[in-house]
Amino acid sequence: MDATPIDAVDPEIAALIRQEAARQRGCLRLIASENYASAAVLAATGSCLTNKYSEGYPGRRYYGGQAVVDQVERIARDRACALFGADHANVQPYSGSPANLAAYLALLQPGDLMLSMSLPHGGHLTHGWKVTASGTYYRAVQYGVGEETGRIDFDQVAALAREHRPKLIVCGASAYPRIIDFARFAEIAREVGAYLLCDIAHIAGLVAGGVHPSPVPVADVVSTTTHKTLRGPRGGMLLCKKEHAKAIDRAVFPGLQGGPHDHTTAAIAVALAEAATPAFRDYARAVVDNAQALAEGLLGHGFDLVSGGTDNHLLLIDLTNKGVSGKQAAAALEAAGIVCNANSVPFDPRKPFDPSGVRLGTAAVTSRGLGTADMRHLADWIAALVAAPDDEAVRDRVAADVADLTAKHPAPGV
Ligand code: DSN
Repeated sequence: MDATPIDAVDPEIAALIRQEAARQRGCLRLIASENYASAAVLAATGSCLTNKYSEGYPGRRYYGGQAVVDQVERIARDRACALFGADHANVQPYSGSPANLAAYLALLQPGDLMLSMSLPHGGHLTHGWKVTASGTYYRAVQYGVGEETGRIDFDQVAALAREHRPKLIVCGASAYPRIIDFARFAEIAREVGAYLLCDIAHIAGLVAGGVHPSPVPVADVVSTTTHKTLRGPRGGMLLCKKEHAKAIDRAVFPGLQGGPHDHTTAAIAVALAEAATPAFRDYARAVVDNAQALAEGLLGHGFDLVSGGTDNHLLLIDLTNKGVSGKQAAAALEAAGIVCNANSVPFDPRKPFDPSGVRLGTAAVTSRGLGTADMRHLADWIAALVAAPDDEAVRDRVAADVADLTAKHPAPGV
């Protein structure tokens, strides 16, 4: 990376940013929630819009000087509605966690009950887990996956819904490798008179690209981040039915947040323009093809995949049969330039800080142009590293292969 204005002011941070860019170029990033935002998205994020304050919404702001920002936010909202077929979009949530909290603020009263997926089964902290605001101000009953199938147990969801009559059903996950049947969730929600919130943070790009069913037609509210498979800036969005538009907008501002991050709004608009192109549909297809090729390769090496494979961008390996922990495996992979995260698997007997699994995602490596043949090599390398996590010769051989592959496929934006 060439010298930037940061070098003159703060060489220490400039050097660290350069170091991180080199890391992102030089390794295979398999953290399922990460991606490479385009140079255009990064430029919008780093634009002068960061200097503006705009509490309120287009046409209804508390400060002056909004002529440009109003247009930016209207464009972002319109693009979100068009891409996802939503009645209404709010593009101000700072990220996924505040987006979810705003949805609760709009739909629930403190103490109300939600039915959501449990964190150890693939759900998210902000879906009512005790240590978060969502579990402090609201009550949660949680469903999970079947022990044999690794898939959401809809009999359990329906039974819990009938028994507890929640005000809200939450679906969506951060470590679930299968298609989520939003229509089935909507049916259960309708039966018990609950609202339905679908959190598509992980799969928004797959939904936009047409390779995962959309929850928008059946959900009251859809929440998402904008930086995972959607490949935008760090941010969040809420999409909702017309009847919830006012409550959602009021919940985001003034309910939960202050001024929107206008530079992020601009970058979300850019990312949404990118996501509406045929090239992005091809990308979304390739993300899933790559995840499935990686799954096949790993199954061929005797790995135990939760649910037996994947329909989306991620896979969850249960390493119990390999005799290594998730942390040990993740460390061995990282030492060779393959970066992922240790992750609990459903019914995990180990503690969350050193769980039995690792989670792998293909969104970022697909953005740099890797294909299914590369995924087969990747599966071989992962197998070699997990079989001999402390073997320096194996580590060095895989690291050299990773360096060759990353050199052939430049990382976008960095
Ligand atoms: N941290 C994100 C993930 O990795 O899935 C979710 O918040």
